[in-house]
Amino acid sequence: MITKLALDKIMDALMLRHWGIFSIDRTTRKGLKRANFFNAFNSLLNLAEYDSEDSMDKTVLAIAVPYALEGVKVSSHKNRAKVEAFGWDFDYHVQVKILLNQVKADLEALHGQTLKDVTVCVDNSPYNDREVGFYAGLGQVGYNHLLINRQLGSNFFIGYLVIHEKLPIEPSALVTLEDLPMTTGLSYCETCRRCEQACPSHVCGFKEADMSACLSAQTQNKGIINVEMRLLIHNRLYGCSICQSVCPLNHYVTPHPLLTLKAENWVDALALLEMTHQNFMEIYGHMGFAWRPLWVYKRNALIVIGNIGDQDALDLLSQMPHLNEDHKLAMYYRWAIQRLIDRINEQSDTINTKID
Ligand code: B12
Ligand code: SF4
Ligand code: SF4
Repeated sequence: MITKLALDKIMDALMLRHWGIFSIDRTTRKGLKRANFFNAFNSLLNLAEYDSEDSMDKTVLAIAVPYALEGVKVSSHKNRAKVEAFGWDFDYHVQVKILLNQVKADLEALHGQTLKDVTVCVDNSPYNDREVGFYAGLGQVGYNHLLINRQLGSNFFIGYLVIHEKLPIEPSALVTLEDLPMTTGLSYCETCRRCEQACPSHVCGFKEADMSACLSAQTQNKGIINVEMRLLIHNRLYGCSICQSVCPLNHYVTPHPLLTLKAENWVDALALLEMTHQNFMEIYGHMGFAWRPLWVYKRNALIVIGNIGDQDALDLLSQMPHLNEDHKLAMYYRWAIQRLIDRINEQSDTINTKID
């Protein structure tokens, strides 16, 4: 029998303070289904494998790994394009998987045998991570669409092991249906609504939302970014955390040591436009944000320069006509130049009015 005390020891050694373990068998599955908490296409309970009644039993151990919402310090630079702290310096998929693989090894030592069929999940998993986190007792979903934990707030990643067998776990260690809140949504949000007011894309709230309008999605997508969105993106090269920054439940907890930022999380947007794939990978390849093709970041850099650049940026951009020959970037290049001209004219009009 794997005891709660032994599990606590494993987690403490890895500095994982927030975790939960639950098992799924025919009874718990039926109970969770009946409770109808999540209706997600990638639900842990909906996968075809459950069609085979024999393969239904599972043990799931989930961890909440806190990260920094903001970088350490911000220096002044004219064309600074922001990469959200979660995507800087490290790739959280790699780091959280290191932790999960260590948990797996420690569990095997406790169990006295190798766990043959285990799925290690972080983000790009076949399941819905917030749903799994909820079943593990790690929190409820907030207006900002994220799982919110009482002690951590929302700035934590969710990682978990899906062990495709029922392990002999001491019952008091297991999170059961009775331990879970009655609803997935966090009722406090109804009285707070700060993220709903602050979200530039108006996707926060308990209503159905088109998350492709979320600025985080816009900066990652390969699709066309419309003019309205370009303005909202402002200085973002990758990601958005406004709905988390305004949340009173975020406590700015110490990030896990494996997720600690070492440098300022911004990129010189003009310098980025001159980079080759090789330069980019040498400097940023190990960072979580760098998973998209370089042209996506060049597109975003053009948007940022249009939104925040000055006369110097306009002069430098004018010396990069090759961007107008690039079929993926030309539209944004021309837009950035026109927006810079408009902004510079507006500023000089304001100055002239003040002088008059
Ligand atoms: C696709 C995706 C995105 C998309 C879409 C996000 C979304 N909300 O669906 C984009 C690119 C926008 C995105 C952005 C971000 N993401 Co993301 N993303 C995912 C991913 C890969 C899949 C999510 C998914 O299945 N969406 C599809 C549909 C079904 O989701 P949905 O429409 O919201 O449906 C859910 C709600 O209905 C919810 N639900 C149920 N009951 C209730 C009740 C209420 C009241 C509400 C509001 C919702 C709700 O349950 C459904 C299933 O979760 C997950 C990892 C994973 N495999 O789960 C990470 C994940 C959700 N992302 C994460 C993070 C950190 C982010 C960002 C903060 C990154 C950033 N700073 O830019 C932002 C936050 C944006 C936001 N406010 O949601 C974390 C969240 C951790 C946490 N504490 O919850 C996850 C879990 C990754 C991880 N393993 O840590 N993400
Ligand atoms: S990440 Fe930004 S755009 Fe997306 S929901 Fe939060 S505040 Fe809105
Ligand atoms: S800002 Fe307020 S409404 Fe939004 S998630 Fe946080 S507590 Fe909920």
